[in-house]
Order: sequence, then C-alpha cells, then structure tokens
Amino acid sequence: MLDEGELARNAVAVLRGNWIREHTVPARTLYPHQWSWDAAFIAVGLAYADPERAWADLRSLFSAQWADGRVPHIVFDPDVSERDYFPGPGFWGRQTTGIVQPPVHARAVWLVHQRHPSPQRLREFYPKLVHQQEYLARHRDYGGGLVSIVHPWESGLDNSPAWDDALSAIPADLDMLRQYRRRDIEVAAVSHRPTDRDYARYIGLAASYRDVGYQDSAKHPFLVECPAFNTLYADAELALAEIAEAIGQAPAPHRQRAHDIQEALLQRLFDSSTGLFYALDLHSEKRTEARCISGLLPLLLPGLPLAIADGLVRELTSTRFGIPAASYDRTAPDFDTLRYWRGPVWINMNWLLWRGLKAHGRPELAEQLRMALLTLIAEHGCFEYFAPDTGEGIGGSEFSWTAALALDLMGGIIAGP
Ligand code: 9WN
Repeated sequence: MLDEGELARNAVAVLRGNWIREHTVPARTLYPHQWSWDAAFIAVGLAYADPERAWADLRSLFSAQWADGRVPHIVFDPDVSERDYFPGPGFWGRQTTGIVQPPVHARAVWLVHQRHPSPQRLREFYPKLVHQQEYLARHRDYGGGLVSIVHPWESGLDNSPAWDDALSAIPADLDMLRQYRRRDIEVAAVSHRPTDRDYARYIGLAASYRDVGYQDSAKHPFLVECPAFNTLYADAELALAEIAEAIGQAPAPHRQRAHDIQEALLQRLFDSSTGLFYALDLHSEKRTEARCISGLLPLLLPGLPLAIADGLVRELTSTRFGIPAASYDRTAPDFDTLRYWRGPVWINMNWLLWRGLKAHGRPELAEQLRMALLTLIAEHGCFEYFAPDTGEGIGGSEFSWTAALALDLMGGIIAGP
C-alpha cells in the first residue's frame, strides 16, 4: 500500500535539501547549479511545499535570461567550484551556458498560479515568457514552423537514440575529451551515464557554438527538430494564452501560434505508418527511425486529432513503452535498461504523458500511470531515473524534479510539520 503521507514528507525533504539561497539544484552532487527545465518542474512541486520558493526559483532562472530572450540551460552558481561540474563556466566563457532547454516555464507559471493565484506574478513573468518564445521563433525556426535544437542537451533527453543518426555525422574527438575531467562519472555509475564517445561529441558541439559567439545559423553542424521540444513549445503558447487572458492581454495570437506549431508537428514529424512522431535532422532531411518517448509527447496537446491521439495511446500502452513508459522502445535491440535516456523510466516525461492522457479523456489510463509512478518513487526513492525492468532507482538520488512531480501527482497531500 502506498503511504502517501510518508512519500510527501520525503519529497518535501528532498526539495528543502536541494534549496540553495534562491534556487533549487537538481541534485546536490551531480548537478550543483540551476537547470532550466528542472526549475519549471520543481516550481510545479514547490507550489505545494513552499509557493514563495516556487516563484523565487523561477525568478532566479529568468534573472539570467539573455537580451535576445533565450533562457540558458544552466545558470552557474558562482560559489560552486569549476571542479564540481563539467563543463562549467570556464568552458562556456560566462556564468550561464549559451544553449537552452524545453520551454516548460509558461506552463509552470500557470500551474503555480492556479494553486496560489497571483496576477501580479503573472504580469511579472508574462513578458519574459513571451520573449523566451520569441527567441525560439526568431532564431531557431529555419522555415518549417518548428524550432531546432543545436545540441542534444537542449532536448533534456541527452543521449536519446533520437539523435544517433544526426550525431553520426559529428566527429567524436576522444583526444580532445582527454584534456578534460568528466565529473559525472566520478559521482554516478559509468554504466548509467552517456558514453565517452557521446561526451566527445557533446563537448565538440558546445565548443563550436561557443566559438561563433552563440549565434544561430543554418550552418550549425547539429540542427534537429525534436517532437518533445516542439510539443512543449506549442504547450507554452497554450499556457501563455491562459496567462494573457488572466491579465487582460489578448490570448488569440498565442492560441493561433499553438495551432500552427501543432500543424507543423503533424506535417513534418508524424509518420502515419507507425503512428508516432520522430526527430527530423535538418541536414540530412531525414527522420530518425528510433521510437523514443519524445515521439509520444504530442499527446500533451489537447487539440491533436482524435485518431492520432488514439494511435499514440496504443503505442504508449504497447510492449514498446508500457506504463510507466520507458524512454526508448523496450523491444529495440539496443534498448538499455540503465543508460540514461536509452531505456530508463523518467518521471518528468511520464508526468507530461499523464497530463496528456487526462487532456484526451483517458482518466483510467491516467490513473494507472499516476499510481505506477507514485509506487515506483515510494518503493525506491526520489531517484533521477528508474530501471524499467526492476524499478531500481538509478542516476542521482534525492533528485528534485522526481520529488516535485510526486507532490503534483499526489495533488496536494501535503507533508505535516
Ligand atoms: C546536461 C539536470 C539535467 C537535466 C537533463 C538531464 C541531465 C545534464 C547532464 O541533467 O543533463 O544538461 O549533465 O547530464 O539529461 O534533462 O535537465 O537535471
């Protein structure tokens, strides 16, 4: 039996333990700075545990927003030594990274507001959230109505098989990697993390973007349209429409943009023969054939045509993904139960799918998924990710978004004093 009170107390303790001055870190040892999409998921949970911190956390992230509107994927804590995270500020040449992560923040702001109404905060965040979307629309849309990521880290699904084809064209300079120290494999098991070959490519790509001053261009060696990133980009417009309406601004342009992004997703990333969405490499103009959890994510969009949503639900509940959903096709020959985004179950993606099931009128399945997630966390702890076969918690422990989203999945069972 699930002890929700105990789970809520643990989750709140994890969030308290990971709070540093004005922000929450994803995990103390593995990720000692502030991460962008983590901050959004964390705020959703902090709305139950400590709403003032939810706003403070988001405010601290947006205080690092660039003049062009981009919200950086990491805001480095100046009190953390360069040795404690690689690649740190010394590598990026500034106190933030120059890449982004999925724009989940408008949705987070709206959800926090729904629990603790604050029109004043909505007014404060609205222009920043609009600017974040404008950066993506102006600099990352190469003509098809969707935005491209310039680095696998931007997807948040770092070593997903979705990038394998596009990455195979990028040299993996292992000698260059030897000049650095991979901190992640000192503090987490090597078999749970991306390989050196992946890391060499990650570092090469980040360096090439840095060396052009983080300017966007169609020449960047890695340009991929990710179905999950673009779904969240559309969902941000839907959240902005709700925010706009609440503060007396026009919601219609946001709804129109969400609609246009959804149309582009259907046109460019949907494959009707398999019923899934796939990442598109702009250089080769080919879609990957890897069936990844990102391909299920358009289910989040309430306006998705019924037949397509039904197909996604069929895939989700099939042996390929299952409930809770694995991050990659369980039947693929290279499915890996431990290695990060190549198999393990992640709470944030499943939380998004849970919302998608509810949006598409599937309350029973949504409830099944909700219980499966809470059981996993209650039995194994607030881990970063979970082995899809045994449920074992892997990666970092005391991981913030797992704790935060557990609170939201419980819907307000607040821990006692
Ligand atoms: C690189 C912080 C982040 C998450 C990502 C997850 C992982 C970083 C890393 O940790 O990525 O950004 O060092 O591996 O893949 O989704 O935001 O929790």
